[in-house]
Amino acid sequence: VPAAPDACTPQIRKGTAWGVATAAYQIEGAWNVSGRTPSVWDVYAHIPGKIKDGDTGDVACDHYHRYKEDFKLMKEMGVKHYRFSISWNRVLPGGGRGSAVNPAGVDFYNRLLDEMQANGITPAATMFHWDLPQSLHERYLGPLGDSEFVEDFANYADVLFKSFPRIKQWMTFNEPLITCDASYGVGKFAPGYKGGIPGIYKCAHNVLLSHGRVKQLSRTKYAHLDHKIGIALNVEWAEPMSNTTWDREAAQRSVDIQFGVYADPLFLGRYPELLKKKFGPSVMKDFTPEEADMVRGSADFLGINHYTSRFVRANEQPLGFVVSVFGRDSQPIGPVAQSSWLRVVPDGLYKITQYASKRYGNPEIWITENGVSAPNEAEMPVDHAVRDAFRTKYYSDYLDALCRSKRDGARITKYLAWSFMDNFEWLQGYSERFGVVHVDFKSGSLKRAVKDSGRFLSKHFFSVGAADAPADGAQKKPSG
Ligand code: GBH
Repeated sequence: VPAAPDACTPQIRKGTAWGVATAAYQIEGAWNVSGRTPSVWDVYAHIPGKIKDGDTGDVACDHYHRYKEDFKLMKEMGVKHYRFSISWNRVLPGGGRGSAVNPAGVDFYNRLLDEMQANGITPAATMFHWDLPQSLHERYLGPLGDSEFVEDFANYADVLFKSFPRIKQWMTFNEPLITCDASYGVGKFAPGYKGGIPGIYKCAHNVLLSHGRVKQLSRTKYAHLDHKIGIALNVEWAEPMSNTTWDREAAQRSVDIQFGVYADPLFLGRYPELLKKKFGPSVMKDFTPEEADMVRGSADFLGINHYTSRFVRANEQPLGFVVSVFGRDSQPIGPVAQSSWLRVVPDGLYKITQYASKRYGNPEIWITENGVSAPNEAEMPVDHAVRDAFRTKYYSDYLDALCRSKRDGARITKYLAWSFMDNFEWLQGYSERFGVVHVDFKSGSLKRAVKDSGRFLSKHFFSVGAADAPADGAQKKPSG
Protein backbone atom coordinates (compact mmCIF):
# COMPACT_ATOMS: atom_id res chain seq x y z
CA VAL A 1 0.00 0.00 0.00
CA PRO A 2 1.51 3.37 -1.03
CA ALA A 3 2.18 6.02 1.61
CA ALA A 4 -0.40 8.65 2.54
CA PRO A 5 -0.43 11.72 0.26
CA ASP A 6 2.08 14.34 1.43
CA ALA A 7 -0.45 17.03 2.34
CA CYS A 8 -2.61 14.60 4.33
CA THR A 9 -0.83 14.85 7.66
CA PRO A 10 -2.60 13.33 10.66
CA GLN A 11 -3.55 16.86 11.72
CA ILE A 12 -5.16 17.66 8.33
CA ARG A 13 -6.98 14.33 8.14
CA LYS A 14 -8.67 15.05 11.43
CA GLY A 15 -12.07 16.68 11.40
CA THR A 16 -13.09 15.06 8.12
CA ALA A 17 -15.32 11.99 8.15
CA TRP A 18 -14.02 9.61 5.47
CA GLY A 19 -16.34 7.08 3.86
CA VAL A 20 -17.94 5.61 0.77
CA ALA A 21 -21.07 6.23 -1.33
CA THR A 22 -23.60 4.26 -3.39
CA ALA A 23 -27.09 4.77 -4.84
CA ALA A 24 -30.19 2.56 -4.64
CA TYR A 25 -30.79 1.71 -8.29
CA GLN A 26 -27.11 1.09 -8.89
CA ILE A 27 -26.69 -1.55 -6.16
CA GLU A 28 -29.95 -2.89 -4.71
CA GLY A 29 -31.51 -5.09 -7.38
CA ALA A 30 -34.76 -6.73 -6.17
CA TRP A 31 -36.51 -4.32 -8.49
CA ASN A 32 -39.96 -5.94 -8.29
CA VAL A 33 -39.81 -7.38 -4.79
CA SER A 34 -42.11 -6.70 -1.81
CA GLY A 35 -44.34 -4.06 -3.30
CA ARG A 36 -41.70 -1.97 -5.07
CA THR A 37 -43.09 -0.38 -8.24
CA PRO A 38 -40.92 0.64 -11.24
CA SER A 39 -38.96 3.85 -11.35
CA VAL A 40 -38.21 5.64 -14.59
CA TRP A 41 -34.86 3.80 -14.66
CA ASP A 42 -36.49 0.36 -14.43
CA VAL A 43 -38.68 1.20 -17.38
CA TYR A 44 -35.88 2.81 -19.37
CA ALA A 45 -33.37 0.02 -18.77
CA HIS A 46 -35.90 -2.49 -20.07
CA ILE A 47 -36.20 -0.69 -23.41
CA PRO A 48 -33.91 -2.51 -25.86
CA GLY A 49 -30.95 -0.43 -26.99
CA LYS A 50 -30.97 2.11 -24.18
CA ILE A 51 -28.27 0.58 -21.96
CA LYS A 52 -24.96 -0.88 -23.11
CA ASP A 53 -25.13 -4.68 -23.61
CA GLY A 54 -28.80 -4.65 -22.59
CA ASP A 55 -27.83 -4.45 -18.91
CA THR A 56 -30.42 -3.51 -16.26
CA GLY A 57 -30.49 -2.86 -12.52
CA ASP A 58 -32.84 -5.81 -11.96
CA VAL A 59 -30.23 -7.60 -9.86
CA ALA A 60 -27.29 -5.14 -9.80
CA CYS A 61 -25.09 -6.02 -6.77
CA ASP A 62 -28.05 -7.71 -5.10
CA HIS A 63 -27.35 -5.53 -2.09
CA TYR A 64 -31.02 -6.02 -1.17
CA HIS A 65 -30.17 -9.59 -0.15
CA ARG A 66 -26.44 -9.22 0.61
CA TYR A 67 -26.42 -6.08 2.75
CA LYS A 68 -25.20 -7.92 5.86
CA GLU A 69 -22.12 -9.11 4.03
CA ASP A 70 -21.59 -5.59 2.62
CA PHE A 71 -21.67 -3.87 6.01
CA LYS A 72 -19.42 -6.53 7.46
CA LEU A 73 -16.91 -5.78 4.70
CA MET A 74 -17.22 -2.04 5.31
CA LYS A 75 -16.45 -2.63 8.94
CA GLU A 76 -13.40 -4.71 8.05
CA MET A 77 -12.22 -1.83 5.87
CA GLY A 78 -12.71 0.61 8.74
CA VAL A 79 -15.51 2.51 6.98
CA LYS A 80 -17.50 4.57 9.48
CA HIS A 81 -19.45 6.85 7.13
CA TYR A 82 -21.75 5.66 4.39
CA ARG A 83 -23.81 7.59 1.87
CA PHE A 84 -26.61 5.61 0.23
CA SER A 85 -29.88 6.52 -1.43
CA ILE A 86 -33.43 5.46 -0.74
CA SER A 87 -35.60 4.08 -3.50
CA TRP A 88 -38.69 6.33 -3.52
CA ASN A 89 -40.82 3.66 -5.16
CA ARG A 90 -39.78 1.04 -2.60
CA VAL A 91 -40.96 3.18 0.31
CA LEU A 92 -43.90 4.90 -1.40
CA PRO A 93 -44.88 2.71 -4.37
CA GLY A 94 -47.70 5.06 -5.42
CA GLY A 95 -45.21 7.94 -5.50
CA GLY A 96 -47.49 10.89 -4.75
CA ARG A 97 -49.41 12.43 -1.88
CA GLY A 98 -52.12 10.30 -0.34
CA SER A 99 -50.54 7.03 -1.48
CA ALA A 100 -49.77 4.34 1.08
CA VAL A 101 -46.39 3.77 2.70
CA ASN A 102 -45.03 0.29 1.93
CA PRO A 103 -44.18 -1.41 5.25
CA ALA A 104 -41.85 -3.89 3.52
CA GLY A 105 -39.89 -1.02 1.98
CA VAL A 106 -39.55 0.79 5.31
CA ASP A 107 -38.57 -2.47 6.92
CA PHE A 108 -35.79 -3.01 4.38
CA TYR A 109 -34.16 0.34 5.14
CA ASN A 110 -34.60 -0.21 8.87
CA ARG A 111 -32.74 -3.48 8.54
CA LEU A 112 -29.95 -1.62 6.70
CA LEU A 113 -29.84 0.93 9.50
CA ASP A 114 -29.74 -1.81 12.15
CA GLU A 115 -26.80 -3.37 10.39
CA MET A 116 -24.99 -0.04 10.02
CA GLN A 117 -25.53 0.62 13.69
CA ALA A 118 -24.23 -2.82 14.63
CA ASN A 119 -21.10 -2.16 12.56
CA GLY A 120 -20.47 1.37 13.80
CA ILE A 121 -21.39 3.08 10.52
CA THR A 122 -23.05 6.51 10.42
CA PRO A 123 -25.64 6.82 7.63
CA ALA A 124 -26.12 9.82 5.34
CA ALA A 125 -29.06 9.27 3.00
CA THR A 126 -29.92 10.74 -0.39
CA MET A 127 -33.65 11.07 -0.95
CA PHE A 128 -33.51 11.15 -4.71
CA HIS A 129 -30.71 9.72 -6.83
CA TRP A 130 -32.49 9.91 -10.23
CA ASP A 131 -35.00 7.06 -9.68
CA LEU A 132 -38.31 8.89 -9.95
CA PRO A 133 -41.41 6.70 -9.58
CA GLN A 134 -42.67 5.97 -13.08
CA SER A 135 -46.22 6.69 -11.94
CA LEU A 136 -45.29 10.31 -11.14
CA HIS A 137 -43.60 10.68 -14.48
CA GLU A 138 -46.74 9.45 -16.23
CA ARG A 139 -49.00 11.64 -14.14
CA TYR A 140 -47.20 14.89 -14.95
CA LEU A 141 -45.09 14.28 -18.05
CA GLY A 142 -42.00 16.28 -17.27
CA PRO A 143 -42.80 16.15 -13.58
CA LEU A 144 -39.83 17.98 -12.19
CA GLY A 145 -41.01 21.04 -14.05
CA ASP A 146 -44.52 20.75 -12.65
CA SER A 147 -45.36 22.62 -9.46
CA GLU A 148 -47.15 19.48 -8.22
CA PHE A 149 -43.71 17.92 -7.95
CA VAL A 150 -42.76 20.20 -5.06
CA GLU A 151 -45.77 18.97 -3.07
CA ASP A 152 -45.08 15.34 -3.83
CA PHE A 153 -41.41 15.65 -2.97
CA ALA A 154 -42.21 17.34 0.34
CA ASN A 155 -44.68 14.55 1.10
CA TYR A 156 -42.04 11.92 0.30
CA ALA A 157 -39.53 13.69 2.57
CA ASP A 158 -42.14 13.78 5.33
CA VAL A 159 -42.59 10.01 5.01
CA LEU A 160 -38.81 9.55 5.21
CA PHE A 161 -38.36 11.78 8.27
CA LYS A 162 -41.21 10.01 10.04
CA SER A 163 -40.07 6.51 9.07
CA PHE A 164 -36.34 6.92 9.70
CA PRO A 165 -35.73 9.11 12.75
CA ARG A 166 -32.32 7.48 13.08
CA ILE A 167 -31.06 9.17 9.92
CA LYS A 168 -29.74 12.59 10.94
CA GLN A 169 -27.92 13.52 7.76
CA TRP A 170 -29.81 13.92 4.51
CA MET A 171 -29.17 14.99 0.95
CA THR A 172 -32.34 15.95 -0.91
CA PHE A 173 -31.15 15.60 -4.52
CA ASN A 174 -28.20 13.97 -6.21
CA GLU A 175 -26.89 16.02 -9.12
CA PRO A 176 -30.04 17.89 -10.06
CA LEU A 177 -28.09 19.27 -13.02
CA ILE A 178 -28.09 15.78 -14.52
CA THR A 179 -31.75 15.16 -13.71
CA CYS A 180 -32.82 18.48 -15.18
CA ASP A 181 -30.52 18.37 -18.18
CA ALA A 182 -29.84 14.73 -19.15
CA SER A 183 -33.20 13.32 -17.97
CA TYR A 184 -35.64 16.18 -18.58
CA GLY A 185 -33.76 18.50 -20.96
CA VAL A 186 -32.00 16.55 -23.70
CA GLY A 187 -33.61 13.26 -22.72
CA LYS A 188 -30.57 11.02 -22.88
CA PHE A 189 -31.13 9.58 -19.39
CA ALA A 190 -34.35 8.04 -18.10
CA PRO A 191 -37.15 8.87 -18.68
CA GLY A 192 -35.87 10.35 -21.94
CA TYR A 193 -37.96 13.51 -21.73
CA LYS A 194 -36.97 16.39 -24.00
CA GLY A 195 -38.02 19.61 -22.30
CA GLY A 196 -35.33 21.75 -23.93
CA ILE A 197 -33.88 24.84 -22.26
CA PRO A 198 -37.13 26.06 -20.65
CA GLY A 199 -37.65 22.56 -19.26
CA ILE A 200 -34.17 22.52 -17.75
CA TYR A 201 -34.74 25.73 -15.78
CA LYS A 202 -38.29 24.94 -14.71
CA CYS A 203 -36.88 21.72 -13.33
CA ALA A 204 -34.00 23.52 -11.56
CA HIS A 205 -36.47 25.99 -10.04
CA ASN A 206 -38.62 23.19 -8.66
CA VAL A 207 -35.60 21.33 -7.32
CA LEU A 208 -34.63 24.45 -5.36
CA LEU A 209 -38.15 25.05 -4.09
CA SER A 210 -38.43 21.38 -3.10
CA HIS A 211 -35.12 21.52 -1.25
CA GLY A 212 -36.26 24.65 0.59
CA ARG A 213 -39.56 23.03 1.52
CA VAL A 214 -37.82 19.96 2.89
CA LYS A 215 -35.50 22.08 5.03
CA GLN A 216 -38.52 24.01 6.30
CA LEU A 217 -40.28 20.77 7.20
CA SER A 218 -37.16 19.56 8.98
CA ARG A 219 -36.79 22.66 11.09
CA THR A 220 -40.45 22.83 12.06
CA LYS A 221 -42.27 19.50 12.34
CA TYR A 222 -39.03 17.53 12.77
CA ALA A 223 -36.98 20.08 14.71
CA HIS A 224 -36.49 17.55 17.53
CA LEU A 225 -34.53 15.30 15.17
CA ASP A 226 -31.90 17.97 14.59
CA HIS A 227 -31.15 16.99 10.99
CA LYS A 228 -28.42 18.18 8.74
CA ILE A 229 -29.91 18.79 5.29
CA GLY A 230 -27.72 19.19 2.23
CA ILE A 231 -27.69 18.52 -1.49
CA ALA A 232 -25.14 16.88 -3.80
CA LEU A 233 -24.20 19.07 -6.79
CA ASN A 234 -21.90 17.89 -9.54
CA VAL A 235 -19.36 20.26 -11.01
CA GLU A 236 -16.38 19.94 -13.30
CA TRP A 237 -13.68 22.48 -12.64
CA ALA A 238 -13.39 24.94 -15.56
CA GLU A 239 -9.81 25.90 -16.34
CA PRO A 240 -9.56 29.04 -18.51
CA MET A 241 -7.91 28.15 -21.80
CA SER A 242 -5.79 31.30 -21.54
CA ASN A 243 -5.27 33.99 -18.98
CA THR A 244 -7.28 36.56 -20.97
CA THR A 245 -10.32 38.20 -19.39
CA TRP A 246 -12.52 36.58 -22.06
CA ASP A 247 -11.45 33.07 -21.23
CA ARG A 248 -11.55 33.67 -17.49
CA GLU A 249 -15.09 35.00 -17.77
CA ALA A 250 -16.04 32.09 -20.02
CA ALA A 251 -14.77 29.63 -17.39
CA GLN A 252 -16.83 31.43 -14.74
CA ARG A 253 -19.91 31.09 -16.96
CA SER A 254 -19.32 27.37 -17.26
CA VAL A 255 -19.19 27.02 -13.46
CA ASP A 256 -22.32 29.20 -13.11
CA ILE A 257 -24.26 27.05 -15.56
CA GLN A 258 -23.38 23.78 -13.84
CA PHE A 259 -23.13 24.79 -10.24
CA GLY A 260 -24.10 28.43 -9.62
CA VAL A 261 -27.61 27.74 -10.87
CA TYR A 262 -28.13 25.68 -7.69
CA ALA A 263 -25.51 26.87 -5.24
CA ASP A 264 -26.13 30.62 -5.71
CA PRO A 265 -29.83 30.47 -4.79
CA LEU A 266 -29.08 28.15 -1.84
CA PHE A 267 -26.31 30.30 -0.39
CA LEU A 268 -26.90 33.77 -1.88
CA GLY A 269 -30.67 33.73 -2.52
CA ARG A 270 -30.58 34.45 -6.27
CA TYR A 271 -29.61 32.98 -9.63
CA PRO A 272 -26.29 34.00 -11.20
CA GLU A 273 -26.70 37.25 -13.19
CA LEU A 274 -25.26 35.52 -16.21
CA LEU A 275 -28.16 33.09 -16.45
CA LYS A 276 -30.72 35.85 -16.27
CA LYS A 277 -28.90 37.73 -19.01
CA LYS A 278 -28.43 34.69 -21.17
CA PHE A 279 -31.93 33.23 -21.03
CA GLY A 280 -34.15 36.15 -20.07
CA PRO A 281 -36.87 36.38 -17.44
CA SER A 282 -39.33 34.04 -19.15
CA VAL A 283 -36.90 31.12 -18.75
CA MET A 284 -35.06 32.21 -15.59
CA LYS A 285 -38.00 32.85 -13.34
CA ASP A 286 -37.04 35.00 -10.36
CA PHE A 287 -37.86 33.75 -6.90
CA THR A 288 -40.56 35.67 -5.07
CA PRO A 289 -39.15 37.29 -1.91
CA GLU A 290 -40.83 34.54 0.12
CA GLU A 291 -39.36 31.79 -2.02
CA ALA A 292 -35.91 33.37 -1.93
CA ASP A 293 -36.11 33.44 1.89
CA MET A 294 -37.07 29.80 1.96
CA VAL A 295 -34.28 28.73 -0.41
CA ARG A 296 -31.47 30.93 0.92
CA GLY A 297 -29.72 29.26 3.83
CA SER A 298 -31.59 25.99 3.37
CA ALA A 299 -28.42 23.89 2.90
CA ASP A 300 -26.56 22.99 6.09
CA PHE A 301 -23.68 21.76 3.98
CA LEU A 302 -22.68 22.04 0.36
CA GLY A 303 -22.28 18.59 -1.17
CA ILE A 304 -20.00 18.42 -4.20
CA ASN A 305 -19.65 15.46 -6.56
CA HIS A 306 -16.38 16.04 -8.30
CA TYR A 307 -14.59 13.83 -10.81
CA THR A 308 -12.95 15.84 -13.55
CA SER A 309 -12.02 19.19 -15.16
CA ARG A 310 -12.24 20.87 -18.56
CA PHE A 311 -10.61 23.72 -20.42
CA VAL A 312 -13.02 26.52 -21.29
CA ARG A 313 -12.63 29.36 -23.76
CA ALA A 314 -14.87 32.19 -24.90
CA ASN A 315 -16.49 31.98 -28.31
CA GLU A 316 -18.07 34.55 -30.58
CA GLN A 317 -21.59 34.17 -29.20
CA PRO A 318 -22.64 36.68 -26.57
CA LEU A 319 -22.08 35.00 -23.20
CA GLY A 320 -20.85 31.93 -25.02
CA PHE A 321 -18.18 29.46 -24.11
CA VAL A 322 -16.62 26.30 -25.49
CA VAL A 323 -15.56 23.36 -23.32
CA SER A 324 -12.68 21.12 -24.34
CA VAL A 325 -10.39 18.44 -22.91
CA PHE A 326 -7.55 19.84 -25.06
CA GLY A 327 -5.56 22.95 -24.18
CA ARG A 328 -4.01 25.55 -26.48
CA ASP A 329 -1.03 23.27 -26.98
CA SER A 330 -3.42 20.47 -28.07
CA GLN A 331 -2.46 18.48 -24.99
CA PRO A 332 -5.29 16.85 -23.02
CA ILE A 333 -6.02 18.27 -19.57
CA GLY A 334 -5.20 14.89 -18.01
CA PRO A 335 -5.08 11.14 -18.64
CA VAL A 336 -8.38 9.54 -19.61
CA ALA A 337 -10.19 7.02 -17.41
CA GLN A 338 -12.27 4.11 -18.68
CA SER A 339 -15.17 6.60 -18.90
CA SER A 340 -14.54 8.85 -21.90
CA TRP A 341 -15.85 11.93 -20.02
CA LEU A 342 -13.44 11.49 -17.13
CA ARG A 343 -9.94 13.00 -17.26
CA VAL A 344 -7.70 12.83 -14.21
CA VAL A 345 -7.03 16.39 -12.99
CA PRO A 346 -6.35 16.31 -9.23
CA ASP A 347 -5.89 20.05 -8.86
CA GLY A 348 -9.48 20.58 -9.97
CA LEU A 349 -10.61 19.36 -6.56
CA TYR A 350 -8.39 21.93 -4.87
CA LYS A 351 -9.70 24.69 -7.12
CA ILE A 352 -13.41 23.93 -6.89
CA THR A 353 -13.35 23.62 -3.09
CA GLN A 354 -11.39 26.87 -2.76
CA TYR A 355 -13.78 28.57 -5.19
CA ALA A 356 -16.88 27.37 -3.32
CA SER A 357 -15.42 28.29 0.06
CA LYS A 358 -14.76 31.84 -1.05
CA ARG A 359 -17.93 32.45 -3.02
CA TYR A 360 -20.32 31.05 -0.43
CA GLY A 361 -18.77 32.31 2.81
CA ASN A 362 -16.81 29.25 3.87
CA PRO A 363 -19.71 26.81 4.22
CA GLU A 364 -19.33 23.29 5.50
CA ILE A 365 -18.41 21.26 2.40
CA TRP A 366 -18.89 17.56 1.86
CA ILE A 367 -17.29 15.81 -1.07
CA THR A 368 -20.30 13.59 -1.67
CA GLU A 369 -18.66 11.70 -4.57
CA ASN A 370 -15.17 11.38 -6.01
CA GLY A 371 -13.74 8.46 -7.92
CA VAL A 372 -12.69 6.96 -11.22
CA SER A 373 -13.16 4.05 -13.61
CA ALA A 374 -9.83 2.43 -14.44
CA PRO A 375 -9.01 1.79 -18.13
CA ASN A 376 -9.78 -1.77 -19.26
CA GLU A 377 -10.67 -2.92 -15.78
CA ALA A 378 -14.05 -4.29 -16.83
CA GLU A 379 -12.38 -6.82 -19.14
CA MET A 380 -9.86 -8.06 -16.58
CA PRO A 381 -10.11 -11.22 -14.50
CA VAL A 382 -10.76 -10.56 -10.81
CA ASP A 383 -7.22 -11.11 -9.56
CA HIS A 384 -5.95 -8.58 -12.08
CA ALA A 385 -8.76 -6.05 -11.60
CA VAL A 386 -8.17 -5.75 -7.87
CA ARG A 387 -4.58 -4.53 -8.55
CA ASP A 388 -5.98 -1.12 -9.53
CA ALA A 389 -2.89 1.10 -9.49
CA PHE A 390 -4.62 3.67 -11.74
CA ARG A 391 -7.44 4.22 -9.23
CA THR A 392 -5.11 4.15 -6.24
CA LYS A 393 -3.05 6.93 -7.79
CA TYR A 394 -6.21 8.88 -8.61
CA TYR A 395 -7.28 8.78 -4.97
CA SER A 396 -3.83 9.58 -3.68
CA ASP A 397 -3.52 12.64 -5.94
CA TYR A 398 -7.08 13.91 -5.46
CA LEU A 399 -6.84 13.49 -1.69
CA ASP A 400 -3.55 15.34 -1.67
CA ALA A 401 -5.40 18.21 -3.40
CA LEU A 402 -8.24 17.96 -0.89
CA CYS A 403 -5.83 18.09 2.05
CA ARG A 404 -4.11 21.14 0.55
CA SER A 405 -7.49 22.79 0.25
CA LYS A 406 -8.26 22.05 3.91
CA ARG A 407 -4.87 23.44 4.88
CA ASP A 408 -5.80 26.60 2.94
CA GLY A 409 -9.02 27.03 4.84
CA ALA A 410 -11.78 25.00 3.14
CA ARG A 411 -14.09 23.38 5.71
CA ILE A 412 -14.33 19.91 4.20
CA THR A 413 -16.01 17.87 6.91
CA LYS A 414 -16.90 14.75 4.95
CA TYR A 415 -15.39 12.89 2.01
CA LEU A 416 -17.14 9.97 0.31
CA ALA A 417 -15.42 7.85 -2.32
CA TRP A 418 -17.56 6.81 -5.27
CA SER A 419 -18.12 4.01 -5.01
CA PHE A 420 -18.03 1.40 -2.27
CA MET A 421 -18.37 -1.31 -4.91
CA ASP A 422 -18.64 -1.75 -8.69
CA ASN A 423 -22.25 -1.25 -9.71
CA PHE A 424 -24.78 -0.43 -12.44
CA GLU A 425 -23.17 2.53 -14.19
CA TRP A 426 -26.35 3.94 -15.81
CA LEU A 427 -26.13 4.03 -19.63
CA GLN A 428 -22.85 2.10 -19.48
CA GLY A 429 -24.36 -0.82 -17.56
CA TYR A 430 -21.66 -2.96 -15.95
CA SER A 431 -18.98 -2.02 -18.48
CA GLU A 432 -17.53 0.78 -16.36
CA ARG A 433 -16.47 0.12 -12.77
CA PHE A 434 -16.04 2.76 -10.06
CA GLY A 435 -15.80 0.52 -6.99
CA VAL A 436 -13.00 0.31 -4.46
CA VAL A 437 -14.45 -3.18 -3.98
CA HIS A 438 -14.69 -5.47 -7.02
CA VAL A 439 -17.99 -7.24 -7.76
CA ASP A 440 -17.90 -10.35 -9.92
CA PHE A 441 -20.63 -9.60 -12.46
CA LYS A 442 -18.94 -11.79 -15.09
CA SER A 443 -19.42 -15.15 -13.40
CA GLY A 444 -22.65 -13.93 -11.84
CA SER A 445 -21.41 -14.90 -8.37
CA LEU A 446 -21.43 -11.19 -7.41
CA LYS A 447 -18.61 -11.98 -5.02
CA ARG A 448 -16.99 -8.93 -3.39
CA ALA A 449 -13.18 -8.48 -3.37
CA VAL A 450 -11.39 -5.43 -1.94
CA LYS A 451 -9.21 -3.66 -4.51
CA ASP A 452 -5.83 -2.09 -3.80
CA SER A 453 -7.49 1.33 -3.90
CA GLY A 454 -9.84 0.13 -1.13
CA ARG A 455 -6.84 -0.96 0.95
CA PHE A 456 -5.16 2.38 0.37
CA LEU A 457 -8.23 4.35 1.50
CA SER A 458 -8.77 1.98 4.38
CA LYS A 459 -5.26 2.33 5.72
CA HIS A 460 -4.85 6.10 5.44
CA PHE A 461 -8.39 7.44 5.68
CA PHE A 462 -11.25 5.14 6.72
CA SER A 463 -9.48 3.81 9.77
CA VAL A 464 -7.77 6.95 10.95
CA GLY A 465 -9.47 6.47 14.31
CA ALA A 466 -12.77 7.12 15.98
CA ALA A 467 -11.54 10.53 17.11
CA ASP A 468 -11.80 11.71 13.52
CA ALA A 469 -15.50 10.97 13.29
CA PRO A 470 -17.48 14.07 14.19
CA ALA A 471 -19.56 13.40 17.28
CA ASP A 472 -22.62 15.12 15.80
CA GLY A 473 -22.83 12.43 13.13
CA ALA A 474 -23.13 9.61 15.63
CA GLN A 475 -26.15 7.41 15.23
CA LYS A 476 -28.45 7.17 18.21
CA LYS A 477 -30.73 4.30 19.14
CA PRO A 478 -34.20 4.67 17.65
CA SER A 479 -36.54 6.38 20.09
CA GLY A 480 -39.52 4.29 18.96
C1 GBH B 1 -22.05 10.52 -10.84
O1 GBH B 1 -22.28 11.48 -11.84
C2 GBH B 1 -23.35 9.87 -10.40
O2 GBH B 1 -23.90 10.57 -9.29
C3 GBH B 1 -23.18 8.42 -10.04
O3 GBH B 1 -24.44 7.83 -9.89
C4 GBH B 1 -22.34 7.74 -11.10
O4 GBH B 1 -22.24 6.36 -10.90
C5 GBH B 1 -20.98 8.37 -11.09
O5 GBH B 1 -21.10 9.73 -11.39
C6 GBH B 1 -20.00 7.81 -12.11
O6 GBH B 1 -20.42 8.10 -13.40
O7 GBH B 1 -22.89 9.82 -21.06
O8 GBH B 1 -20.73 10.62 -21.81
O9 GBH B 1 -22.64 12.11 -21.79
C7 GBH B 1 -21.13 12.19 -12.31
C8 GBH B 1 -21.51 13.16 -13.40
C9 GBH B 1 -22.93 13.08 -15.27
C10 GBH B 1 -20.74 12.24 -15.47
C11 GBH B 1 -23.35 12.35 -16.53
C12 GBH B 1 -21.13 11.49 -16.72
C13 GBH B 1 -22.63 11.49 -18.62
C14 GBH B 1 -21.51 11.49 -19.58
N1 GBH B 1 -21.87 12.42 -14.60
N2 GBH B 1 -22.21 12.18 -17.40
S1 GBH B 1 -21.99 10.98 -21.18
